[in-house]
Amino acid sequence: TARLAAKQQVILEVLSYHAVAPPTESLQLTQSEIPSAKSFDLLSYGFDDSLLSDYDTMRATVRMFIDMNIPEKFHINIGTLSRWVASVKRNYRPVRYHNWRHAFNVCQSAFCMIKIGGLLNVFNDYEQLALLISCLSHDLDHRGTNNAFQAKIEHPLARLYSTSTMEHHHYNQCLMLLQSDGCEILSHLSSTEYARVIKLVQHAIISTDLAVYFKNRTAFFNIVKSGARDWANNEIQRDVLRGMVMTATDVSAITKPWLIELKVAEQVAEEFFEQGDIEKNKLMQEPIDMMNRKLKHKLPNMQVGFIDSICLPLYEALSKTSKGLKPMLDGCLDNRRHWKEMSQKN
Ligand code: 5BB
Ligand code: ZN
Repeated sequence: TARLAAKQQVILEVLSYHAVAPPTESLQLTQSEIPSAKSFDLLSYGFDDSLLSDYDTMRATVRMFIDMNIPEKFHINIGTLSRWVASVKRNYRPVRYHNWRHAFNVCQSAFCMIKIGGLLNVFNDYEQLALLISCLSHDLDHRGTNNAFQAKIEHPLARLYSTSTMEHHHYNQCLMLLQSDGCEILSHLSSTEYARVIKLVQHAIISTDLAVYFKNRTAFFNIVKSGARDWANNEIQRDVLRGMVMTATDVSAITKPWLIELKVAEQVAEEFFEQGDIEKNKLMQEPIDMMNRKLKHKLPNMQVGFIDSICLPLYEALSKTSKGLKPMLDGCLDNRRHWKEMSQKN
């Protein structure tokens, strides 16, 4: 009977995965006081998540929603919000880079860009709500492998979505959680408002595909250059800007103080190398340089390339949009100097 009990225990453990966090996981969140944004250092572009425990990352997330007045404006119960946050967290996998910590950092970057970057005056309440939800959810259930990999292994998801494969999946996971019992943070919105927010969320999450960024950035650079910018009245321009903000938050590690950036870049590299290992050892294919462990010494040079081709043009254009976003450009330039120096030593 002891063996039977042990077996039943094992069965229970196998079956007890819930997409939704059990109430116990988030209950303490509402019962304890949620510390201030200041105490978590949430209003800084140089924010360092490694100083916080997992539990505090959840409390800090709830704090960001509160400080944007989102629960008040959209009649969201803090208990529901906490349970949704705990559920989002548990639907990230423990991969090297695309894990909960990445999602949390992306959300914190959006919080900064809106609160101190000057975007508070550009985006309406619906857009602010959608941006926070999107940032937190944008990589849900990431497996540590990219879109090209899903196509290569003929994953069913790649057949279902031939472009932006993983991003469509992240969006679906996001929608699933927003509709899960006890996590329905949008339940007090009218059906029109709900549809509006969901549409914004879908657009924002799909925008985190770098291919989509490349497709849309020319339009953004043109809007910034020309005198034709009218964020307040032009919905199409605001769509473009929101997409750019998503990319800027997604790669915001590149703007962080050097030691934080160095640590994150190592995680990015390790995740790339692990995909490369699978391609080499299981698929018998030669991985691209970025994913080839043997070419680790090329990393600083690749980071300079990444900064020059993807990051700098973006943060430069954003700085022209709002001067409160300039610290991101400065941080990026500082890291470029470090990577350049490292690449010359190799
Ligand atoms: C990026 C686009 N890719 C299709 C080809 C490679 N490039 S890259 O040359 O600009 C490049 C970017 C090469 C190496 C990199 O990291 C080596 C550790 C990176 C890089 N990408 N560096 C970073 O610090 C960060 Br953050 C990133 C973004 C990583 C996540 C991108 C995921 C997009 C999924 C579609
Ligand atoms: Zn991401």
